[in-house]
Formats: sequence, C-alpha cells, structure tokens
Amino acid sequence: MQKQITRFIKIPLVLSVVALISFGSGCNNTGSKKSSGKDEKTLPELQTPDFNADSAYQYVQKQVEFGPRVPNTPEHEACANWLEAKMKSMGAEVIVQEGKVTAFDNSVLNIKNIIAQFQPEKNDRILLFAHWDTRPFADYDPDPDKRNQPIDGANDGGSGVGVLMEMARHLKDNPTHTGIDIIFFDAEDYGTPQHRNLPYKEDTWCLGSQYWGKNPHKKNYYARYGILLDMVGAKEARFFQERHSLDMAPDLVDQIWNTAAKIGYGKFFIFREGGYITDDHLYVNKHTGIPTVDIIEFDPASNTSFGKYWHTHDDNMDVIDKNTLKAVGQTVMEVLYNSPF
Ligand code: AHN
Ligand code: ZN
Repeated sequence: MQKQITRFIKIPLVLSVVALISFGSGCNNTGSKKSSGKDEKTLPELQTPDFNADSAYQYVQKQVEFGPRVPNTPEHEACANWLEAKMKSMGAEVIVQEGKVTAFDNSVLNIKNIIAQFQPEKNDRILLFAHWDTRPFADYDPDPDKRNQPIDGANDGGSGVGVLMEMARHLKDNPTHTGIDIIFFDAEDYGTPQHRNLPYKEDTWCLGSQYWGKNPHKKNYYARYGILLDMVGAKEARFFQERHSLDMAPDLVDQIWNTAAKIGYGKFFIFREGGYITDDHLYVNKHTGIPTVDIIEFDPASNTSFGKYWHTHDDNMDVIDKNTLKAVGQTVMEVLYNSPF
C-alpha cells in the first residue's frame, strides 16, 4: 500500500519539475510542441530541412523562361503544365482547378489554380499559397510606350512559386505533423491598370483566389492557418507586418517574425506595421475563415509601397537575390516544422 502512495505522489512531482525546467529555458527554441495537449508529447520532434536557394532560384528562372504567364496565352498554358508535372514529381496529389472569370475589361479569362496536396489523408492542414500568373501590363514603367506590354514577373509571381516549390521538394521525405496544401493561384495580377483612364475596382485583383474561395477543391475546406508569399525574392527586400494579417492572425505574424529573428533573418523581417494590402490572403480568409498571413515586400518610402521594379519591366531575373529567397524559405520551413499552432 505504501508503495502505491509514493508512486502517486512521485508522478506529479516529476511532471512539475519538467514543466519548470522547460518554462525556465524558454520553450520557444526547443522545437517542442505546446505542453497542453494530451497526445502532443508523443509526436516526434522534426528536423527542419535545409532550404536550397539555388534550387529556388532555378524554379523562378524556369518560370520566367516560359515568358509572361498571362491567362489566355500559350506561355501561361505551358507554364501551368510544367507546374503541375513538377508538383506531381515531388509526390503531391495535384488538382488543377480550371475556371472562367471575368476581368476588369469584361474579357473572360481561362484560369487554372494549381493545388498540390501533401498527406491528403490528414484532416489537420496548413495552407501555403502564391500567385503564379504575371501582370499583362507594366503600368508603372517609366516608358509609356512599354506600359501595355506584359512583364516577366520574376519577383511578382515567380518568386513566391519558386520558394514554395523548393519547400515542396522536401515534403515527401520529411513529412510534417499536419497535411500541407500548396496552391498556386491564377489571375491575381489582372487588376484594373493604372495607366488607362478606367474606374478603379478593388475586386478586379485576385480573381483566381476569389474563384477558389467560392469553389474550394474540397467541400468545407479548412486549414489551421495560411501563409501567402508575394514578392519574396528581390534584393534587399524588407517584410513589414501587413495590416490585414495582423488583424486576422496576430499570433502567426509574431511566430513568423520571431522565427526569422531567431534563425538569423531579422534584417529582412521588420517588426513594424506595413500597409493594408489587398491580396489573395484576403479572399482566402473571406471565403474560408482561415487566418492567413501575407509575407509581402513593403517599402514605406515608395509611393507604390513596393519595390521600384514593381509593375515595370525591371521585374526580371536581375532583381532576384538568393539571400532573400533563402530568408523567406528557411523561415517559413522553420515555422512549418516547429509550429506551436
Ligand atoms: C494591389 O495593388 C491592390 N495589391 C497588391 C497585390 C499585388 C499585386 N501583389 C502583386 N501584385
Ligand atoms: Zn503585381
């Protein structure tokens, strides 16, 4: 009898000592999960794979080599086929969602949202996304004669997809605790051009994510959280905390920015509020309720809020810097593999 009693006393004592030690040493850098859940401590700790910036760079370059990825063009079609094949080759279960949407000029765009599912059998999911289309105009190009020509979109379009592809390359051999969906949204950048005298309409942007929001690939689709990557490859890029993201997912913003600082990318992730930016994350959140964060370059000194190359013909491979791709890619991977959410 005596033996039984001491055992009952011992267990809580041991537990509280362990709890005190892990609290005192700062539980955020141990990679361990929240201690509240019952079966969480049975989950193995995950090792974050090394994000290869050369590989990400090549994925960006390859997209650019197709030419501008503007809906209803053969270049767009060819790039979509490549994206689909690549994601399949990395072990994803891929759905290509085809749809028709109406643009600012009432033209009908044939769009493709490319949805790559990892561990599709899991209910608990994280959603990562970027837009893969490129802008049909260069509204902000200094040369007015070139404003009607489509841009390369190396950073605006190419970089987010390139970073997500490099992350995807690791997911089969290094499975995360949750399932992961990577969506490449189409027709984000077909919003009303600024250089023609047209009435401005906010919801002419993000046509692919609006379409998906109304027609999710799975009924009642949900994920714990979403992360959007937009313009994540330019040299010297700075990521401020986008305001819609702070409104819908303040804890995740904290987690991402703190993780960046912890692993040495604090130079890129600035602990200051940026602007309210209309982007795919707004429509994902509006239609599904998933809290989402937009990691997007922001320049408070620029009158567009973005880099000088933005929506000009300077958005080509020359603006892409592997250090920026690495900072964003490794930070997001670290969050995925060590997320307390
Ligand atoms: C607007 O300019 C309304 N939103 C910025 C979203 C965007 C455009 N991202 C890339 N291109
Ligand atoms: Zn754009």
